[in-house]
Amino acid sequence: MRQAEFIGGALHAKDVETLPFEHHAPFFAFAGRSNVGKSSLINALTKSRIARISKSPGKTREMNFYNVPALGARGAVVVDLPGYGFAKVSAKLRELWGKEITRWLLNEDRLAGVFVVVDSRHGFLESDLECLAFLNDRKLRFGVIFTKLDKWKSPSAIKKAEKDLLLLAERLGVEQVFFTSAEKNLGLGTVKGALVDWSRV
Ligand SMILES: Nc1nc2c(ncn2[C@@H]2O[C@H](COP(=O)(O)OP(=O)(O)O)[C@@H](O)[C@H]2O)c(=O)[nH]1
Ligand SMILES: [Mg+2]
Repeated sequence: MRQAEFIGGALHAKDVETLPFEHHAPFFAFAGRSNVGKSSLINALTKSRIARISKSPGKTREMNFYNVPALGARGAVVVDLPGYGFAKVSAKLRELWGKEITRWLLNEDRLAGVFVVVDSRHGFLESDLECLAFLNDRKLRFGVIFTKLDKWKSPSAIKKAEKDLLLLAERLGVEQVFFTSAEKNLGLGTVKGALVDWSRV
């Protein structure tokens, strides 16, 4: 099986057309606020170091595309989206990025699903709720991946966090929920299972 590889980055939706995708694998996008662990999760899922892990949040502006032959039913293109809710940029730039990302999400025929990535310690913040509402409205398939479960102090604290977050997610109409730790390689199998399921339709 070939290794995961970086295909390219796109600042604008139209730039995606120019990227050299090799075959017709379904696309899976990872959305979320900065610093929630999107890139770490992508690395853990692909058993690689392809996604950049940032020490300074909010620096990645581009949609980053990775070819991952080992994921899904017939390979996958994993898309690391820029974190929403950038702290360090102007409202105008933020809006432009938002527009380009939503433009791409709404026009990408190969998109099989979107994972909204949320830090398990913080739960859903305003921007996450906006993202979920957008995905719901536009009838895009999505699930929520909670990250950093290893940060909870004990197994019982983890259990309680999972119970509370699951209840919250259910109230919001989220159908698929995953609990993970990239640090400890937890919960990755269930996410991989969803990638296979979502590849089929
Ligand atoms: N303890 C722990 N730290 C994590 C985990 N995932 C990410 N981090 C840390 O959280 C910070 C942000 O991670 P990153 O993947 O860059 O987040 P992104 O901005 O959403 O892509 C980094 O310091 C990571 O090492 C995890 O599962 N457990
Ligand atoms: Mg990142």
